[in-house]
Amino acid sequence: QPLTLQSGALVLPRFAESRSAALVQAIAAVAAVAPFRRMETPGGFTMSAAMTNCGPLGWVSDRTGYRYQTDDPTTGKPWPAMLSIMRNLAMEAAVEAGFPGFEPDACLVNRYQPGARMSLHQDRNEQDFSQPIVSVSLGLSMVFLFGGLRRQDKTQKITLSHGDVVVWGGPSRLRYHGVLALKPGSHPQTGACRYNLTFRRAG
Ligand code: MD3
Ligand code: FE
Repeated sequence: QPLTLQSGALVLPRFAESRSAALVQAIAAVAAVAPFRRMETPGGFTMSAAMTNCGPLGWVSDRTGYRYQTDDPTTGKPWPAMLSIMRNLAMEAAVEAGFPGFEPDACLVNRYQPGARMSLHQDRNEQDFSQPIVSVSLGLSMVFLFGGLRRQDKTQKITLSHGDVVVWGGPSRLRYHGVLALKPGSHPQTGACRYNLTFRRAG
């Protein structure tokens, strides 16, 4: 039963819960090939969330900017393949939310440990903003901030919990968003962290 946050932004509560153990395993398999790392921003800061990617394209940040690329800068090798358990979940969620043609070519995996956060930003490095982004939260809950089309617009706080899936499309695709610092805790499947998968059509 999808809940509409804003036009185009639909929450599918616990949509991924029955597959969560397999998804956490899939993340471990990805990280065994493309390790989690904290990337540098063009401004010279180090992001507090650690990241990796799977699929044909992966999102990277360094002193020169943000972009998608086929190779992992840490290993010099292509990103590992997007496992079908991940891809299928993203496509099924997109169908539920009214985006039947969604074929992700990038999955960015974020890992938050206590204190890690993500400040308000827009996702604009993808080619086609008519394609949604599908996000999957695993492990500890976190407070998500959902704003408007301008950075200064007022934000709505939403708690995202283990297994929740959100599809961000249509007029919500370019809204500012971020997450507050993760509070310490422990989750049976992920331990002291939260993972977030974001599936994108990047190229
Ligand atoms: C709304 N990640 O990776 S997921 C990101 O929890 C990112 O790790 C956050 O923002 C996280 O870029 C938020 C929810 C999310 C993802 C992408 C969006 C919300 C979005 C793109 C447009 C609008
Ligand atoms: Fe984002």
